[in-house]
Amino acid sequence: MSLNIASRSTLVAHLVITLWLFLVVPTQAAEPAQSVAVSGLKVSNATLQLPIPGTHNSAVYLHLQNTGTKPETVVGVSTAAAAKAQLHSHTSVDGMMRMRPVESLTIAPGKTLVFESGSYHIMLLGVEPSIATGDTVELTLELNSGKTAQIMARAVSRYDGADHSHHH
Ligand SMILES: [Cu+2]
Repeated sequence: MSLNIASRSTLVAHLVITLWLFLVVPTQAAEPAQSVAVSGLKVSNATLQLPIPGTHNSAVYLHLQNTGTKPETVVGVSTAAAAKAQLHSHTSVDGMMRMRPVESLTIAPGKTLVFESGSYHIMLLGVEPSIATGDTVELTLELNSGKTAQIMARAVSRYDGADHSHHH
């Protein structure tokens, strides 16, 4: 897939996400669902946390809502923004939080899965070093149905000084 990293303003990034949602959310039209190669998954609040300076790995957080009538199962993720992308979970092992790859995540109809710090996240290994705060980065979720869902994530940094939240 093509590298799609553009220095857009936050406002434009939100507009792009909004337009995308408008395009893929199923409508009440008579079109059969099979004619659309996208899922009933709605992505919102997608952010790419830039790596800590001097490191190369990071995470993408988002809200993933199943707006369809059937369960949706995510089985993989890909992006040109990093050497490798994986679905990860956080679990407590002997009181220590450890993250580990997960093979699939199923979202029931009407439910929202929150990818956030300390929980599910998209792990990025070897983040493209040219990505900067405010950039929009594209990722693709692969579903077991063969469909895909696009994510447009805004690159943010918790080390810019503006955001002092520290989640664990
Ligand atoms: Cu991870």
